[in-house]
Amino acid sequence: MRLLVTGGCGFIGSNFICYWLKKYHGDKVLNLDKLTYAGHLSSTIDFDENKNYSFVKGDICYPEIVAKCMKNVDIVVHFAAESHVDRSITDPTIFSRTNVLGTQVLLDAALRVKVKRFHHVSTDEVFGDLPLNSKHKFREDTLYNPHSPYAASKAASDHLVRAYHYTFGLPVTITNGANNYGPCQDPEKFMPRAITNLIENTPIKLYGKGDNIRNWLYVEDYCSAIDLVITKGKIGETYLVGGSSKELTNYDVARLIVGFFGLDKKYIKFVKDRSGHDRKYAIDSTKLKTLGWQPKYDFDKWLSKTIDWYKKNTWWWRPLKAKAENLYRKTGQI
Ligand code: NAD
Ligand code: TDX
Repeated sequence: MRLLVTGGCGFIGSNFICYWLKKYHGDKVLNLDKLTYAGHLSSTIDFDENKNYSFVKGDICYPEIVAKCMKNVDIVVHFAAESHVDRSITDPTIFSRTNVLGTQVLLDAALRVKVKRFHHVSTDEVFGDLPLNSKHKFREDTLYNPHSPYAASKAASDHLVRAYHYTFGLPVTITNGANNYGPCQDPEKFMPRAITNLIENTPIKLYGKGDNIRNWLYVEDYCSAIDLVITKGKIGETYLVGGSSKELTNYDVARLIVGFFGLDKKYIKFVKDRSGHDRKYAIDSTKLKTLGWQPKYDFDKWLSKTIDWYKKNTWWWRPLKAKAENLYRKTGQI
């Protein structure tokens, strides 16, 4: 098989290419990535010499580049996006451009060459949020109700993907995943920001009261879910992907992280809340589990391994840290 992976220099995309090349030896993977502030060639060093891997620097919004990359492609796995909620609050325009227009350019090109599958990587944030004390979980039939410009742009892209299936018969699948964590996540996101702060002897910054609840999914569990949906999922269907963590507030996660560092709650500082901060995400993955998927990675164990990865790989995140903290200097969440 020949895969076109978009956004393969980002967090989940780079982990996915690594996963796929290890598992499917004969397959060829072309990675199309613009190398925005969130794309790092340093995230591809584990596979960039693999003879089945190639890289094109380019923007998914440019039809000519996309058309070239789409030649002879069997499967598209579409990760490329602007992915950070806080940035979508300070600068929403690029989110509409990349996440909506970029997805449409890819869909058009995929239709022209008649790909066997277009897999769209999306998020649970399209469903909005739940009250903190809610017992409900998001399911595939939950109504879309995105809150942030990021979530709204991802919701629009999901709708476009389904529209290309219904109107033109493009063979699509979609996964809406929970908060991922693991190696090579940019230090602007909560977990790597917290870990790298502590390595630099600076407190974790918690928004608001720290009582927001997230469901945490180890990145390799998201990769295996995408793999399963591509190989066994039903065309035209959506699958929700939740992680192995129990319901944890951001404060619970921060306490666990300071604990792994042998520190105490003095290393947790409360800062200004995010505007429109979603309270709670919770996912019911029953539909995906009927295909045979289970999250393999235990939260406490893989949180600890993730911390070890950031401790050992300071060369990877140190060059990115100042830019991430500059964002928070602007938003006042420092
Ligand atoms: P990321 O921000 O780490 O990486 C995004 C990648 O896309 C970068 O390599 C960037 O250079 C590339 N990119 C951005 N704009 C581009 C453009 N116009 N053309 C080509 N490449 C471009 O993102 P991530 O956290 O790896 O997320 C990947 C996908 O998974 C996104 O679609 C995101 O919405 C979705 N998702 C993320 C999470 C999460 O917790 N991180 C959870 C669920 C779903
Ligand atoms: O320093 C911080 N302090 C803090 O309390 C940061 C960066 C975040 N937070 C909070 C906000 C959220 O409640 O932690 C939680 C997680 O924040 P992010 O890492 O920014 O993730 P979130 O906003 O939940 O969105 C993520 O999950 C879904 C990804 O960034 C999205 O790309 C994905 O679609």
